[in-house]
Amino acid sequence: QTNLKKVIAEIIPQKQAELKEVKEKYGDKVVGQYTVKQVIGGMRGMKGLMSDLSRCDPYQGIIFRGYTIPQLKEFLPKADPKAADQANQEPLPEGIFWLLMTGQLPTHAQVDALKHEWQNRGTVNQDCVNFILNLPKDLHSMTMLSMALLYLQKDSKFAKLYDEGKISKKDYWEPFYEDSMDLIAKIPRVAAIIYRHKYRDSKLIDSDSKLDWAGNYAHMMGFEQHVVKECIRGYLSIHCDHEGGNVSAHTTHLVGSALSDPYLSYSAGVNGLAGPLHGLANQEVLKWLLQFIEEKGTKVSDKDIEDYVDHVISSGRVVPGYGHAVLRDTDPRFHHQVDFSKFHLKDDQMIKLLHQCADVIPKKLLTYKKIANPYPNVDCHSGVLLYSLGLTEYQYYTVVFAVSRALGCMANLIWSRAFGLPIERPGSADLKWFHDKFRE
Ligand code: FCX
Repeated sequence: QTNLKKVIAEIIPQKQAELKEVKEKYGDKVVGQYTVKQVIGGMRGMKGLMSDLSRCDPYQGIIFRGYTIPQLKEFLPKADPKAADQANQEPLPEGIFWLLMTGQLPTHAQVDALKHEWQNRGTVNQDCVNFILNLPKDLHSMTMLSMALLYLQKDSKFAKLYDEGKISKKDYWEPFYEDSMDLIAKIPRVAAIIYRHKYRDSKLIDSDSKLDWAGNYAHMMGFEQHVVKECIRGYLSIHCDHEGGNVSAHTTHLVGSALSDPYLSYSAGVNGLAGPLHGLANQEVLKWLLQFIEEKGTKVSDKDIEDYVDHVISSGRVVPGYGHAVLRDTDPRFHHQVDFSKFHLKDDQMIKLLHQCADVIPKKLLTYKKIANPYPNVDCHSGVLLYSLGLTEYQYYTVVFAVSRALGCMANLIWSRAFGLPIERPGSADLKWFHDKFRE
C-alpha cells in the first residue's frame, strides 16, 4: 500500500486501543516526583507530555520510532536507489515522515508515492507569492515564514469544516492530515520564495516535478549541485523531530490542542524555533565563527578558542552550538554532519576550524561546573555546512531548520488529533502559593 492516508487509517484504531489500554492499566500510577526547582526551571526533566514519534535518550540522542540516526542513514531510501557510493548516502525526508507517521520503514515505492503527492499539493497560489514578495526585505526570514504560514491559513480545510459545523470529534484527524500534508508540500516553495525575495532580487525559480521534496527545495533556492541537494536531504531528515518537549514541537502541540489548525499551530512553532536558545543557534554559530576568522584568521591556536569561550561567558552570553536541555553527550546529529563534511568538504578551512572548536570548546566548558552538557549540538555544525556549500546568508539558516521541523510537528499534530488528546492546560502557582505550601 503506497497511500499514506490509507495506511494510517488502518493503524489509528490499533494505536487508539493501545492508548486506552495505557490509560486504563497505568492511569493512576505515579510517573515521578518533581521539585519546586523544576517547576520554576522550565520543567526540565519532568515527563509531562506524550509523543509517540520519537524520544530523546541523553546519551544515544534522538530515537525515531525505535531507530537511531545512524540506523536511519543506513535503512531509509535514498534519492538514487542504484547509486551505492558514499556521495549518495543521505536519507530522503519523505522516508522519515513515513516512518514517523506509521512506525514502519518505508519501501522505495512508498517514498516515491509521497514524493509525488507532495509535488501535487505543493503549488503556492499567486496571491500568497505576491504577499511574500511584498514583505519588506528587512524582516527576518523567520518572521516572513511565520507570516506566510498565517497567510496560507485561509485555505485550512479543518478551520472551514469546523466553522461549518460539519466535523465530528472522532474525525478531526482527517482534515488535520489534509492541512498538514498541504503545509509540508508547500513549505519548501514558500521558504525558497523567501530566500529568492530576500537575497536574489525576487527572481523566482519554478519547481522541478522530477525532484524529491528536499532536492526540489535546493533547486528552487537556486542550488543545482548534487552535493547541496544531498546536504539538504540529510539536513531536512535529521532536524525533523526531537521528542515532544522542545520549544517548536511543544508550541505547535500546545496551540493545536486548542484546535487551532495546522497553519496557526506551526506558525507559532516557527516563532519558537526563531529563538537564539533554540533553532536560531545555527545562525549564531556562523556569526561568531565569521567574527573569529575576521579577528584571527582560520589558523588559530587552541588557546585562542579557549580565550574566546571565557570572553563570551564572562560577558554574560552563551556559546552557541554547545549544550542541551536533555542530551548529555555529543548530539548524533552533529556526528552525522561531521561524516558528511569529512567526505564532501574535507579541504574546507571553515569546516576544519569548526572541528577544531568542537574538540577544544567542550573541554573548556567542562571547567564551568554549572553547564550540564558541554558537547556540540545539532546547531553547532549545520550553519557552517550550508555556508561552505555556498548558502552564505546565515540569517536564513533557521528557515531550513523550520522546513525540516514541519515534518515532526505536523506528524505529531495529526497523531494528537487521532489520539483525541485534550486541550493542554497545566496549572500555575503564584509565589504566595509556594510559601503557603512549604512554610515550616
Ligand atoms: N554556553 C554558556 N553557558 C551555557 C551553555 C553554553 N553553551 N550551555 C549552558 N550554559 C549555562 C546556562 O546558560 C545556565 O546558566 P545560568 O545558570 O547562569 O542561567 C547553566 O549553564 C546551566 O544550564 P544547563 O542546565 O547546562 O542548560 P539548559 O538546559 O538550561 O539550557 C541550552 C540548554 C541549549 C539552552 C543551553 O545549553 C544553551 O544556551 N546553549 C547555547 C545555545 C544553543 O546552542 N542552543 C541550541 C540547542 C539545541 F540544539 C536546539 O534546541 O536547537
